[in-house]
Amino acid sequence: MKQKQMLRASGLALVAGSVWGVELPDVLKTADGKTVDSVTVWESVRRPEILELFKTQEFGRNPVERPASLSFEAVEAGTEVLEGKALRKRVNIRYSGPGCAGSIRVTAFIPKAVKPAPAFLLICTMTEQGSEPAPGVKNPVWPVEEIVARGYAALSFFAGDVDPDTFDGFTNGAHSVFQPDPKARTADSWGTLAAWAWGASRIMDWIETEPLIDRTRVAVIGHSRGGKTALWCGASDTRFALTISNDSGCGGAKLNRMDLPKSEHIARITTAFPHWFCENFKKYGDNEAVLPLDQHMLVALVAPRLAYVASASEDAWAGQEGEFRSCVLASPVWRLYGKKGLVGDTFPAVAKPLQEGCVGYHLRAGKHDLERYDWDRYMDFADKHWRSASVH
Ligand code: GTR
Repeated sequence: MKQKQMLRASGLALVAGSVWGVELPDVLKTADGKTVDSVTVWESVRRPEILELFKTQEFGRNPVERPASLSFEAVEAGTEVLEGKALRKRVNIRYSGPGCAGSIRVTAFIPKAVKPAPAFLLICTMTEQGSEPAPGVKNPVWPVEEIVARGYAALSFFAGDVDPDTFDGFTNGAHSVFQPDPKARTADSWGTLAAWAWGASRIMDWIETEPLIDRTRVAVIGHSRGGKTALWCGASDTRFALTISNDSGCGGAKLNRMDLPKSEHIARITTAFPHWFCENFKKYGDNEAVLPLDQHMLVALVAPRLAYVASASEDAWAGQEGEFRSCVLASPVWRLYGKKGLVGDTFPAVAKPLQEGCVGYHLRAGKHDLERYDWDRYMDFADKHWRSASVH
């Protein structure tokens, strides 16, 4: 790490255009130095510029968005579950490309009492089983029963269906479907996180055909590597009304230039997980100062929709204050729309969620995880901003 170019998290003042005296790219300044002072300039110039930066420098460019071959196979049309309170649907999302074919298995629990129901879509990066709780077994990572009880549909898929979480030279999963020759890859070809985000977007394609789910109120959520993925998904696919990034850390919400001694940084993450990002991202390892982006700009791409970032008090590896500062620095974009971004610019204490504006943040007590406390806060935020009727 080039220490002198990194941000220090210790008590120095926040000044305009920089944090703790270190310059960050200004979210509201175009590449040619013009100040963005209207929604029109943001949407026509600056937002596309930033999106392109994340495509070319961090996550990589998708070879295809919605493939012409996309089809939805109903595996389970609607079984009553949870003591008759929900319908369970299962769908296989199928696609093919020049390499081969792929499919994503989706399970949806849809409350019967709310029509159409707003929804949470979990990008499950943990275990395959984790994406669907066994009957009667409480799963804090995926509390389906509680989500349904609060009037939300709970949808999940296993990210490994889209692409395996291993460095396989991009010879498997969605990469091999659409780009069968890995030698044809370029420095901005998509990595595994981009493929997972792409998979979540294909599920949104299905949601748009499902009358029991309210497509205008769908949250995409992920934890850790899934939290980085959820941010990229919500940033690049504007159909998601709420983007939730739980403990996403490096490559997710955490500012790269923030010098938090125990936190992960680009050189480490691109070495330990060489398949997650595009090749270009590696060149910023130990050279963060030349990055043309930083992670507050990723959060900003979600504006004017809802965004929520959360951290855990014992998760120094994710760089909690760096996750929080991204939300603060992204907020001027919401203000451009006449909305409130994050309300509050002081790093909050544990269990003091900030939920007033369109950007939410909380610091949970405990370790790196997705817990019931996090879910309850996410549903509070969705209730508040979507005014959804609770059906306790
Ligand atoms: C860690 C990695 C983090 C985070 C985490 C996870 O090993 O360094 O960036 O993504 O894995 O996904 O649980």
